[in-house]
Amino acid sequence: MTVDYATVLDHMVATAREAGALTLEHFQRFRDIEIGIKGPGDFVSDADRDSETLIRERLLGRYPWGLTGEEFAPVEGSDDDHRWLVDPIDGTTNFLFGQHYTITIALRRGNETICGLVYNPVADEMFTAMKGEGAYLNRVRQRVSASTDVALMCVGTGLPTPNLSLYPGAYQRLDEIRAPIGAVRVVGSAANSCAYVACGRLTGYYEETGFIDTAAGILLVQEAGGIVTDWWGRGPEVYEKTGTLIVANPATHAYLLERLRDVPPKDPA
Ligand code: 2AM
Ligand code: CA
Repeated sequence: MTVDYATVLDHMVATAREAGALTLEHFQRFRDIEIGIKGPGDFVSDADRDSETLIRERLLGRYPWGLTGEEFAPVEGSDDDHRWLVDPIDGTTNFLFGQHYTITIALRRGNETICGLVYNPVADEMFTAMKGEGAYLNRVRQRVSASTDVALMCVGTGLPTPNLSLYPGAYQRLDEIRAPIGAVRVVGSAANSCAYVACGRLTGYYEETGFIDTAAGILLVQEAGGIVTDWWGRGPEVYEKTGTLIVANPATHAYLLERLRDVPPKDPA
């Protein structure tokens, strides 16, 4: 089957914009939570489900491939090669507090990501990549930061919470990482964090997160000249299963690898 991936990516972009408009309607009502009109769980899950339902209808209506999303059971497709990965809202905690979130969609063919997008509806920023064709923000080509100066590194990560405290010692490690560098930022969406690395707003990012959240972002960073491994320098055969990621420009990758490699390794189940 011959697929015109540029047309597929256009369709992904149109779909993400639609889902963006839909989720923004929910998002703008976030202060209903504090007066008890909706509970936080319902607020996020209603928006998540509406968004994923729309994305499924649009993508599968035109390309009946397999699809794995965060909200509903996976569906099997008409061919064994292609599969959609969909996170209808990445950064649900940000969403809950009225801060920037993203929608991310990746198209996989076998073990490769062919097309990916990360869309921030609040800022109207559309990050897109096709394998071998570069990374773009609102149609403008992007490169990772060229900086090699440790004092100018800006590193993104997530803060462990009761739900996310998979690695004990994360705060202490963050303190050590933080000491000599310019800044640490918590963007709050794994997909957006990768997009920020691709366009040079972060020089690097590390977290333990899900592959559905980061598949498109990883392609963006690779297409922007960045390096992607797990915390021990291993490749996709490991990080796609564990979600333990470093994505960075070359200098920040070396810096983070040096500081994370003593953590006891996480191996695929
Ligand atoms: P989500 O908003 O789709 O849940 C925040 O640090 C980042 O980690 C977000 O991208 C968030 O995605 C992701 N995340 C939150 N809980 C997670 C979990 N239990 N496993 C993997 N990733 C998670
Ligand atoms: Ca999600």
